[in-house]
Formats: sequence, structure tokens, C-alpha cells
Amino acid sequence: MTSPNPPKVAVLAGGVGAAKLLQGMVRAVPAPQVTAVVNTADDLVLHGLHISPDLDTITYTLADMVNPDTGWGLRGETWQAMEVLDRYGTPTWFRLGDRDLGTHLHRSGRLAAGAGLAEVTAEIANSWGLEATILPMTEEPVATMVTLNDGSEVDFQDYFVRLRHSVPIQSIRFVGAEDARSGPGVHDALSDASTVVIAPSNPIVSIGPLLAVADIAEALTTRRTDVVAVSPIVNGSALKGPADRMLRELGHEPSVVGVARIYRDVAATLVIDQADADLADQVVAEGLACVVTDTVMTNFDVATNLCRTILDVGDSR
Ligand code: FO1
Repeated sequence: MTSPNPPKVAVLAGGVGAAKLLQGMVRAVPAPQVTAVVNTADDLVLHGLHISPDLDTITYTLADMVNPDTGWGLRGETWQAMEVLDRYGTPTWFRLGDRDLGTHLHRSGRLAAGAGLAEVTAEIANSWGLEATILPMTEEPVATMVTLNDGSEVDFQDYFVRLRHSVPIQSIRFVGAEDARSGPGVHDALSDASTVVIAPSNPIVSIGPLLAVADIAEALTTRRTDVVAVSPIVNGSALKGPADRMLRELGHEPSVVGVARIYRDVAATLVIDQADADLADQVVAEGLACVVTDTVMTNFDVATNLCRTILDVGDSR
């Protein structure tokens, strides 16, 4: 039986890790109660098209249409447009499948015609049948820039995809974040939710940009008790991507304790995996409550149980 007033949940989200958590969240509470506030600082313009990788990864995953081999792009993809670009000598290191291109064409056309990114994101989500709300963190341009150890600065996808995040880095900055305001609906989603969740996304380059937008950080700080973060680091490693290496290179501890230090001003609770149970006291010493459970989302059941555990933190307050 569904309760008469199911809780509203807002999830601060990056790409793949957040998408998996959201698959659990829409099973733990009715999907219309769930809002994802999604990083846009790794958006790019390529071949004249506006590409929003994290918004698309979340939309496709919730629609059960994500490419299972990559975790991004669409299921059943073909690559003929890339073959044509190869013929013209246009760089194709950032792979856009033929079906996925339809999304970027639609988004770019609508933006050029004057629509806002939030409006277009809703159109795309609705057309894939999503009941959850997907919101870009901002409609203003924010770009993650990465300074490599040789002193050169590259944009995020250059570092992440072209260089395969295999080069050491010195620093990260979010150009435009200082002046950016949260996008339409974000402020209300963060204030109306009974629980705000920080997904197990990369704390530096996925959640970092969201927290660099002043009114998002402020919304979390003012209701810190209701904010529950999930550690993307398990047993000292990131489950996917370079989060552990990035944390180390940028002077953070690549552990749940390092994650606790990053989130302690905005979250009151950190959820960590059983594998890190022996570090729970150190998380508590950083000023956060610590919940230990299974966080490695190998299937929907684990993801759903993780989300129920997160929501129980709210109920027990
Ligand atoms: N990741 C890759 O490693 N290689 C790619 O060629 C690539 C293309 C791509 C196209 C569309 C899209 O939505 C995502 C894509 N990604 C690709 C993933 C993306 O670079 C990252 O997952 C995010 O930006 C980090 O969250």
C-alpha cells in the first residue's frame, strides 16, 4: 500500500553512479516524488551540437534505454555518423551513436529556437516516459576545466575521454559557477524534499560543480540535517571512473573519511559500504552520522534497499 503522503526526494546527481541510485529511488518511492538535480559542467558543444552527458545518462538509464556495454548512450546503437565524420577527418574520439545524435539534434535545435535547457530536458524525459523529474543544475554555462601536471588546462571531456583520465592532474575549476544561479525548479526541489541525497558520484567533478553554484550549496547548508550523502569510494577505490585517483592527486584522502571531509558542511549523514565498516568511527569523528550498508548497486534490489536505508535516516530524525 502506498502511504497518503509519500516523501519527496531530491538527488544531486552526476552520471552513471547517480543513475543507478535513481533506479532504486523510483522503486523505493513513487517516481513522481523523485527529482534529480543533475551536473551540467561536463556539457560540451561538438559538431555544433549541445551535448549534456549526465542529463542523458540519467534519462536513458531511468528509461531502461541506456547502452548496457558503456553505461552512457543508447541501447542498440549504431555508429554510421561517426564513420562519415572519420571520412571527413573530423575527430571522433568522443563517440556519438546514431540514435543518441537524435537527442543532441533535438536539444540543440530547441535551444537555438530559444527554449531553456530545463524545458528541453523535460521534453526529452517525458518522451522517454519518465515519471521522475530531471533538472539541469543551472541553465547558465558552467565548464569543468582541468589543469594537468604539465601546467596545461584542458576541458573536462578532453581529460576524461580523449586522455582517458590517465594523466595526473594539479587542479580543477568550474568556470562560470561563481555567477551561475540554480536552474528552474532546483530551489523548490531542494526545499520541498524531505530528504536530499548526494548520489555516489565523483565528489570532485560530478557533485563539485553543483556545490560550486552558491544557491545550491546554501540550500543544502541550511538544511544539512536532511542531507544524506552516499560514498562513491568503497574500500579505497572508486567503483567506476577516476574518483579515487583524482581525490589523491588533489590532496584528499581516497577513502570514506576523505569523502566525509568533503561533504561535512552540506550533509549530516554519510552512507558507506559494509567493506568500510571499520572506518565508521572516523566518519563520525568528522562530524557526520554514519550508516553502514550494501552500497555496491549490482542489481535493482541492492539499489532499492540502499534507497530505503537512505530514506529511513530521514524517518528516524
Ligand atoms: N565516455 C567515454 O568514455 N567515451 C566516449 O566516447 C563517450 C561519449 C559519450 C557520448 C554521449 C554521452 O552522453 C556520454 C558519453 N561518454 C563517453 C560519457 C561521458 O564522457 C561521461 O560519462 C560523463 O561526462 C562523466 O559523467
